[in-house]
Amino acid sequence: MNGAEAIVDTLVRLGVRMCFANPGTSELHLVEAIAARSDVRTVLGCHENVCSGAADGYARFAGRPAMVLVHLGPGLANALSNIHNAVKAGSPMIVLVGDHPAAHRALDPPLASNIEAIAEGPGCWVRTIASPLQAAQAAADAFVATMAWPHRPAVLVIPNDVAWSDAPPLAVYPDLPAPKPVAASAITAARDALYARGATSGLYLGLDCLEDADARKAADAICAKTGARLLAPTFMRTLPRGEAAVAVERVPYFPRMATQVLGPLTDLILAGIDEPIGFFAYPGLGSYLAPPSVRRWPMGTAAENAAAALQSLADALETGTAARPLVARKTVVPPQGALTSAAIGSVLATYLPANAIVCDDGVSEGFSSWLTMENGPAHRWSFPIGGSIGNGMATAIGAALAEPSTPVITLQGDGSGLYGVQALWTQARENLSCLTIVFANHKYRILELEMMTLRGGNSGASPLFELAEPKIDWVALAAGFGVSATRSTSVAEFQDAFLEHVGKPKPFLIEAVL
Ligand SMILES: Cc1ncc(C[n+]2csc(CCOP(=O)(O)OP(=O)(O)O)c2C)c(N)n1
Ligand SMILES: [Mg+2]
Repeated sequence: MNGAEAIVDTLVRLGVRMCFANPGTSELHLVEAIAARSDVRTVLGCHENVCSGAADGYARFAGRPAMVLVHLGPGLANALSNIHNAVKAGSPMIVLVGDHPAAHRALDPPLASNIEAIAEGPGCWVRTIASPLQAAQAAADAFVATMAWPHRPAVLVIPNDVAWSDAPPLAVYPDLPAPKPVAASAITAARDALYARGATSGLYLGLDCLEDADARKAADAICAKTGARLLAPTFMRTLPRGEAAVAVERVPYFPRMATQVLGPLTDLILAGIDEPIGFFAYPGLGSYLAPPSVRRWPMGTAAENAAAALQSLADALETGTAARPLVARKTVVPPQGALTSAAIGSVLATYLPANAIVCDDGVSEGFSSWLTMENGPAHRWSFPIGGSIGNGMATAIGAALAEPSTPVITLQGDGSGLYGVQALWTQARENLSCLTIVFANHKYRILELEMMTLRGGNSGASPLFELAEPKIDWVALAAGFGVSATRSTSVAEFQDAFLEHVGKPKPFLIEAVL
């Protein structure tokens, strides 16, 4: 067994079954080692950011990490935007980066760079394997590091001579990490606050709690018993929504609106999450979204088991069978006429197949669908949590591979889509059930809106926000990557295209002209 085989063998023994790859010459032994395994699926991405975005989506819906194979420092740098999103989302993945042997690297060949520094930027765990004797153990350490709480990508730098030299297999199977328990005093403090002022309190849930069905149920019971409001951050990793979901209020994106929600509260319980802060800073506005008058009750960090703490809190409050009404389905009638993002939301709320996955990279135009679909069929919603746009179609790849029989819908901004458009080719190559809806407003609309605020309500236009000259032809782009597509300008056209192509076992793209 060589070092590359020892690494892959270790990761497979630990349950890794997927590899999103864009390799080069320094990764050829890893390519061979992975190809020899019938129990690992390899998926080629034509840009490394597609690979890391797909691994993020896969981790969100499969609940386990994938390998991401990239080529030295430049390959890792290309993957970094979606690695950043994965760090912020707490998504695990094991990034394998080839490197030159130390003696060759010392001569400064063209592809040499400081790979560890690149990995450290977004906050990844990183290690360069010093010797083939350590290859298997380093892979196990990387797996443990990525699965530690909160999860985050682990980057293994694998010098070529480590990959090609003889190496022993893993000697000792590692203990898998578990989150630390939340301090009992924090749970008691939260209980006392809710007993005293539950009806004017908020229970703010971290990403792990929002994803955990038992934690959502416990939180719901706590709110039913005490009258507290159940709150979620503006962006979540995945959230079950729609019919029969636990009702959760999302803290608005714009700080003044967020403060309107949080300001009236007396107390805010923070379950496995830091207190809410603004996405950006603005002149004259503070960073904290809750005013100082709101008493904060931290109940666990993202490294701690806040889901179990919620259960303990529910027990301490003797919630019993208390429950608020689950989200009810409401019928919406899609309007007729010209296509708008609101109309798209109505079509989705009416016709989305139950339990579909929605990858929202729709920026300003995706928000209408978020609102309308609250009372639509049951579905799961995912966001680019780190705010690094362009992950939508890549995340959809991972989601579709994690759940092959689930329809995956990407809400795609036309500007954002261009950061990762190559994802369409992988969707076509793998025959994935991915339907992409491009909001073709031919601009960076969100930046216009932000600039309008900055200019005190005047026009927010700038040539730097315009994508209209020339217009980007999404139908042609999709065709170029092997994905069939159509252009819709009316609600009727959009609805017909959606109904015909959603949930089919191959990708499709609708350019929704707004
Ligand atoms: C990697 C990265 N680059 C740039 C930005 C800044 N940015 C945020 S939104 C946006 C434009 C999004 O345009 P589009 O997807 O068309 O959505 P719209 O604003 O039209 O709703 C840009 C450039 C970012 N968030 N991330
Ligand atoms: Mg746009």
